[in-house]
Amino acid sequence: MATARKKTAKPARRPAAGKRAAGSKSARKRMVLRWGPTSPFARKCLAVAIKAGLEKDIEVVQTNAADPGLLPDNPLGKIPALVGRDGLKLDDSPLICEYLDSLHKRTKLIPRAGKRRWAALQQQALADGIMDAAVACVAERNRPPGEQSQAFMAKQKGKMERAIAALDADVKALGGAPTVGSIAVACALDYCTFRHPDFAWRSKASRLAKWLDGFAKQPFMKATEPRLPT
Ligand SMILES: N[C@@H](CCC(=O)N[C@@H](CS)C(=O)NCC(=O)O)C(=O)O
Repeated sequence: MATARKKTAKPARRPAAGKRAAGSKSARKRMVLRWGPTSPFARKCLAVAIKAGLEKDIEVVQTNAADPGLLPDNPLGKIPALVGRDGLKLDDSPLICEYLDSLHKRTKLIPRAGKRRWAALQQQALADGIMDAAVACVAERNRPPGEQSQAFMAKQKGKMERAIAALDADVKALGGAPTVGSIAVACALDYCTFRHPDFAWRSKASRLAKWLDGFAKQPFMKATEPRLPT
């Protein structure tokens, strides 16, 4: 996995280029990905970067969303945030993935055209929706007990359930070469297991569970498994 360094109070500075001579005209600075070990959105971007062979071009900076050092890179105070080539700042994981996919010559993770393109982007949209709902539930249960809303959490769980059922019903569409869609779906499902074990999505989506068991064996998924911050 790309090296992750601990969060810093200051905005990340891009380090000198890998093997090229520092200061040489051809030296290309590494990009910076602000990432957290539990964030499914950040995981999706890092998995895409690894699958695209861009790992060595990226410095992964472990950042807590509450860190004010994140704000110059993402005024919304969310991770992931990317400082790309030439200092280009990009927020929002679908945009970051699209940018990363534009930088490599391997098989594209966002198919360029046709049915597979729209399937991949729709899968990503559903997966991101699952992540949004699952992350919102974690935030809600971290509030003081008297301020938590069971109705809010039930509404979010309903979104997760329906999206997972839709993906399970069309599991065949997740087959073939990995795309941003299948990577996003795998990250969303793993996050549900990681943060919401009681949600037990596998018992209601056995085809999807079987698909994930195979997909999760790939190196870019193994290298990015969620874990609690150290
Ligand atoms: N739409 C964003 C969502 C990113 C997001 O919600 N990240 C969470 C961490 S998993 C976060 O930074 N939350 C802090 C906050 O919302 O203040 C994306 O796709 O990148």
